[in-house]
Amino acid sequence: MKLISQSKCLSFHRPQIMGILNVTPDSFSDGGQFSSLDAALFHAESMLKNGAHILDIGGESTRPGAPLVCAEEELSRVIPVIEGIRARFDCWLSVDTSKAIVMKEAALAGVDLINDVRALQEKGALKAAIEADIPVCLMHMQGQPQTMQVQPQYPDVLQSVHDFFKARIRVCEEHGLNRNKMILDPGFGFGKNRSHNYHLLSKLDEFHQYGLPLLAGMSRKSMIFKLLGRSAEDVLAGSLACATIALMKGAHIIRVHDVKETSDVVQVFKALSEVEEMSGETQ
Ligand code: 7PJ
Repeated sequence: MKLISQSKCLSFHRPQIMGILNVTPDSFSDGGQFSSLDAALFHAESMLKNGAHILDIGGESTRPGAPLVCAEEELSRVIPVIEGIRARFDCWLSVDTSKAIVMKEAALAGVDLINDVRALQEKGALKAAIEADIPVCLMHMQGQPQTMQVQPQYPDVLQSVHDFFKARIRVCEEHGLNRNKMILDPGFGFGKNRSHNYHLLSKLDEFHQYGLPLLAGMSRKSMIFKLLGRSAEDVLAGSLACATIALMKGAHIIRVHDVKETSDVVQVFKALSEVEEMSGETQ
């Protein structure tokens, strides 16, 4: 399986690491440390050196309860960072946005991938993504970030995510988005309580039935830090445990803050997969 974007190809012979680059003043867990351009470029370079394959640039905080950001503000946060990285590095660049105008401008500035936590449901987003002609990550979310963690409920969380994926794939295809441009993500922490999140993690492999790349993002999320009773900055081992489990269940892309440590995990996982493949061949 592989993803094509313009002249680039992302192959999944090994899992790919997506490094998180928040450019919001109220970022989920880096406290806005990297909101200035220089700091963002420095962080981007360090993630690439440490083994990131994709950098995910986000200018709208979608952490629970975060305020909405207007398009002008989001553009002013992400576009200079995209241009700055694009001018210096030839890596895969992703923009974490739900807004059509940000998708459009980011694509013009050279991003390779749209990462939309609202799965192209905002006004004009599907059209913008199709016109940009680059791959899109379609993520499941129940509700909206402002209120999504207030008692999330499902009759069956796994079924709801399946129903959502089926519906979004169908609508996107009907509008002309090629299936080979889609990535799926169950959206850990987006309108889900602890048991919903761990249930989805335990069944992550079920989402292979669509034949599409799977992205998993659990790094420093409340499913880890609330469980451990710590702050989001102090859950590295828990985040690596979740990454490991996701890899064992076949995730293709792991979205993380701690790139260096996750890269170690991926290398260990890869060594295991290689001997398993070899012994499978001789059986
Ligand atoms: C995710 C995301 C995720 C995808 C965020 C945070 C919250 N995009 N953007 N999947 N999470 N595709 O980083 O903790 O899980 S923002």
